[in-house]
Amino acid sequence: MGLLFRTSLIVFLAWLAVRVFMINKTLHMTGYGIPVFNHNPGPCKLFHVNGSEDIDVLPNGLAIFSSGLYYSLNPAGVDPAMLEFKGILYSFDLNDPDAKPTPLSYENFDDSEFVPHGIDFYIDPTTEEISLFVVNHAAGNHSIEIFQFDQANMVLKHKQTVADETIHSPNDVVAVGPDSFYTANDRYFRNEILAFVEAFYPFKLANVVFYNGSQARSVADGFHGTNGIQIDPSGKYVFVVSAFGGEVVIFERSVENDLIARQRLNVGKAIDNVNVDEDGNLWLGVANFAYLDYSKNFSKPCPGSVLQIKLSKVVEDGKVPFKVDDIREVFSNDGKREFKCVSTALFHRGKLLIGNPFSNLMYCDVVAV
Ligand SMILES: [Ca+2]
Ligand SMILES: [Ca+2]
Repeated sequence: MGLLFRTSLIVFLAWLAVRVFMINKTLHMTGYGIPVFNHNPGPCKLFHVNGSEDIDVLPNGLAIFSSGLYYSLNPAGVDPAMLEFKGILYSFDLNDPDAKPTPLSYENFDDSEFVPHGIDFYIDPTTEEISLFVVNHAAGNHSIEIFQFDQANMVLKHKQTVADETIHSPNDVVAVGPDSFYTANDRYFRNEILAFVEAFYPFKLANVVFYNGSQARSVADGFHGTNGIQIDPSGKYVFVVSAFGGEVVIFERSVENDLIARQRLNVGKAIDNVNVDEDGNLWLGVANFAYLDYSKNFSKPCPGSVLQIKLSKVVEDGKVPFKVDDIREVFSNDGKREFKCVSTALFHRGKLLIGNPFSNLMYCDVVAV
């Protein structure tokens, strides 16, 4: 056996060992083969919709969620029912949780091909005008739609469509001004086979883009898939989900809106969206490997869970901006019945809305956390 052959064999076996380790780590992160059991934080009930991928709420308790997502990650395709979904933004009043979700209407916006995904409210601190930012995948294109929300008449008045070559696979958006935002591209490759390889090889190619009202630019990259994005109540820190990395990366915003990595909150589970409650705690929707099978065939089970991360600000000028006081699983579901997967969790004053990509919305009174 020649020296070159032996060296090549050793290098190949070392590469293979690393790949097997990395793929196993990602499978473990997505809960592959790990049993999931049911528990609720209190009494819960379902509302029948075709998905509730992302949810946001106004301080008065009026929530809005996105429904009717088309999203493909399985190279074998999607359930045919997904192709018939209509993109809808629903309102749900947490002050009246017995009332059904109500579809919102639009002004100056054609919703015939609307495919809403991540959403975010923005309230202008001077005018108090409410805007809603929505990731839209209409007709396979990708944009951020900015609406003014007329709450008195429950109408979304379209203001602007932002499309840019840097915004090539947006999953979620967080607004920082009436026409400026950060958005997370969840993958580099659009092709399902390459996206699958990107997730499980893995290639850390996902990034975050900032749009300043006229121009977009990448401000953070190297993510093993991104997903949800949020901001802390002070507006100083941005939370970016590293979906297959199983962590929330906390960035500090610079004066120029660049992002400086300051802290990583590792939960060891694949995460979808992140929300921040009024106390500054994080609520994470936890994804599961079964999503791949389920998105191809809606009769398959899809487990999911909700994590709460209790945070407090580090007062001293420490190395990290936040102290993690507790990480707690608030909700868990085996996904074998009417509620499938979890993509997002929104907590507001003792009430919890749990959303998912393609099935029903769940509402829970939080009695015990
Ligand atoms: Ca969001
Ligand atoms: Ca998401």
